Amino acid sequence: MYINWRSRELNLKVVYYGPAMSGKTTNLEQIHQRVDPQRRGELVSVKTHEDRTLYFDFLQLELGKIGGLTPKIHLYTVPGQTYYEASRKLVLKGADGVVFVADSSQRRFVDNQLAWHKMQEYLVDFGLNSDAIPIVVQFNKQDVMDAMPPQTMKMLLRMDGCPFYSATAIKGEGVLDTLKGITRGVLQFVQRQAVPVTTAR
Ligand SMILES: Nc1nc2c(ncn2[C@@H]2O[C@H](COP(=O)(O)OP(=O)(O)OP(=O)(O)O)[C@@H](O)[C@H]2O)c(=O)[nH]1
Ligand SMILES: [Mg+2]
Repeated sequence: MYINWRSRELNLKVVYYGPAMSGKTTNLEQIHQRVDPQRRGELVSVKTHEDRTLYFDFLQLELGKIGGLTPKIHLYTVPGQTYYEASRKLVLKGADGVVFVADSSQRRFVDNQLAWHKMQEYLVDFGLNSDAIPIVVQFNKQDVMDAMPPQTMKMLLRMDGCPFYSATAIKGEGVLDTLKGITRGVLQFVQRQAVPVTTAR
């Protein structure tokens, strides 16, 4: 997070993290399509020839004012392929909030588990313990034949205490609810910090 007092902007970083192919980029594409162009920047993606995320995807959103400042949310995704482990970690650095996009297909259960644990490990490496920043979970691909129910996944993955959302990102379902959830979490979190967001300078 950083505040630009000159332009009165509160810049916040939200990272969409999760196993390979869980729908992280699809979330950003849907947000890009659904949000008023006045309030968002362009979606920046660098993809491999197979349409996979190479470094990260990026989208900037502007929200209504809080305490005289305009919050700007910078949305990032991580690349899911094993090969890009280092960038996956690096993108998490400085995150003010995380959306964990799980793949609800039963066949991907272990991948979700591995990604979830790795993410906790990385956050701790950056000095962020599990309750240091808000994390919300999205159980995506609820439309697939072998989709597990969100409640079951949450319990088996031990995601206690995290707000969670069901989604079928490819149809845009649950995408904005998830975004609202993390945005609310991050703004509440920032207001609880010692940052003087309500004092004018
Ligand atoms: N059935 C179904 N497919 C989905 C859904 N969301 C995304 N997909 C598909 O899953 C594949 C991967 O989606 P991406 O959004 O590229 O996933 P990603 O997590 O960004 O993948 P990496 O960046 O490679 O880790 C694409 O073929 C999407 O169309 C969904 O809700 N249901
Ligand atoms: Mg991607």
